[in-house]
Amino acid sequence: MQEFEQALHLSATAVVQKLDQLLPVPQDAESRLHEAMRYAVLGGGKRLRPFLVLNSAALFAVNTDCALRVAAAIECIHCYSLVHDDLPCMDDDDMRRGRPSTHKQFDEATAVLAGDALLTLAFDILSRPETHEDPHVRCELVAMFAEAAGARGMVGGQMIDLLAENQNLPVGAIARMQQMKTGALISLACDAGAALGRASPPHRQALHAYAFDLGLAFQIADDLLDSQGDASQIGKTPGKDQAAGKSTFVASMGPDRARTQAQFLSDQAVKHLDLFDKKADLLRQAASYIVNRQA
Ligand code: GRG
Repeated sequence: MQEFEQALHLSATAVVQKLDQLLPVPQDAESRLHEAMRYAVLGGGKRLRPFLVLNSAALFAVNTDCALRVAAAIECIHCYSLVHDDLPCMDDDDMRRGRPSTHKQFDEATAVLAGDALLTLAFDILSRPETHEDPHVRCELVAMFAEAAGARGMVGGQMIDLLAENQNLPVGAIARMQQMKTGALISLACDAGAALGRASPPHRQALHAYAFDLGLAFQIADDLLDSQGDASQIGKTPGKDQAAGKSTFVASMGPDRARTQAQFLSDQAVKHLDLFDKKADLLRQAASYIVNRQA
């Protein structure tokens, strides 16, 4: 676990450096917007999705700077989703990553705009030749990001989540919602690494299957942290899912079965990596980190 945490820390440092470069603050009338974008992106976070991009891309010997750009793009989308999710019209959370949410630090309108601009910035990054020399690969990345982040992925999942409050969804419907809301970006991270490396179909399928199980395991662990975690460790307000009547894995199956299911999914995720050699060891370790994490 120590090796994994060190690797996660190293990749987080590299991606923060890349995000810092990609988010300058022009001294213009709109500089407040750029400050809010930087605030949303640069303050903390595990940087798990960038880690998955970098380590999936490394399996196919992708140029590190290209992979870092894609890692930064996915983190921009993730951070935009957190900024919008924290707004009063969504989850209404004053704390994120252990400090005031973006709308508390700035104001609601600025937070909406910062989220919008981060989403757009992600596609700007992907479209540039520095991200990949082959325009077909860049187009493939753009299409993958759009599908995962949009109505058939993360935003669609958020819609179901909002509609499902106080509804007691069956576990299959919860799994579909969580797969869209959270799993889509986690799968995207691995799919994007494989696309950057022009991986063969069997390699792509294996990584995709790994990320699918990982995404669900991640969400169950997130539900458990929300129900049992400590605010100072998780950096946000715990107990919000139950208070809002959310349909979660923990609410549906109870904490013990949820924990067992998360471990099962984590083990299954690792099995999908069997066709990769030792180069996939950090991805294997990520599966156990995800279910045992405290934040
Ligand atoms: C509002 C467009 C829009 C989408 C919202 C992803 C999402 C959909 C909302 C985030 C709310 C949330 C807490 C979802 C549960 C899973 C999740 C994404 C947790 C946060 O991800 P971590 O743990 O966060 O990777 P850090 O801070 O480490 O990056």
